[in-house]
Amino acid sequence: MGIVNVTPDSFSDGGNYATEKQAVAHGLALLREGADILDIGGESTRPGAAPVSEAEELDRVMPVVQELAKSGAIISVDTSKAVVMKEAIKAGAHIINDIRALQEPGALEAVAETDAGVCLMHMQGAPATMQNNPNYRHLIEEVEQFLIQQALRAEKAGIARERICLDYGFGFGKTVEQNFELLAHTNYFARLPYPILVGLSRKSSIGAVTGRGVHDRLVGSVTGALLAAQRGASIVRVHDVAATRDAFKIWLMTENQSHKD
Ligand code: 9MG
Repeated sequence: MGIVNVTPDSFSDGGNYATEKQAVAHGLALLREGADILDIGGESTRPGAAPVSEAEELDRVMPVVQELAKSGAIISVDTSKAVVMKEAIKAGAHIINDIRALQEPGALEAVAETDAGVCLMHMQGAPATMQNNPNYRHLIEEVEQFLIQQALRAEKAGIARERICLDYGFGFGKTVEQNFELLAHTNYFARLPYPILVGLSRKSSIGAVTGRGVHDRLVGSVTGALLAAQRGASIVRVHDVAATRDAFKIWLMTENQSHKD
């Protein structure tokens, strides 16, 4: 899953039209690099990021969804707002990626009344404050319980199990150690009857371990994505599609050869 941010700060151009054009071009480039899914988002989910109004999010995201849907790619939209979900699905989005796990007003119903897939993610707190003091008694069990509870809630609302994937939310209300504990336990989550999505690309915990700034986290991010996939993640959400695919090719080639005697 390649990341397409439609946030003016990600492209530093200061205007929606230029941002849109660059986001579409970026999405097409990620498809050429081999992305299977594009995840389009109009609101930054970084710790401390300012919230965006519904109208502004629609303005940012919809033209990009409409344009990239024409490419035939699988389109995911990263949003928690029911109206954005509905409009995006009408415009051709196939998946809603919700860091708030369909808990905002109307979100559950907005997805349930369509055939779209959904990613339900765990987050402790809200983006503005989530890194202040992450606190768990039993991290793995608490995250698992939350994810199962939200998945069952979604199923009860009419979202078939096959439409749901789960994400333990690397970087969302967790310390560096907690993020890596979750990554190490990806196989524990992968035994659940839902595919697992992992997103750790360029995140601050990758920077904390490697000592690298946000633009120098390629090796750390690719290694993390590979570890997640080797532990059973079905989808990895990444900025660097080509490099991640290369790493996966090496892994799969090695796996294939290891079955020979
Ligand atoms: C939108 N977004 C940013 N980070 C993410 C992550 O780790 N997982 C998912 N599902 N979405 C994310």
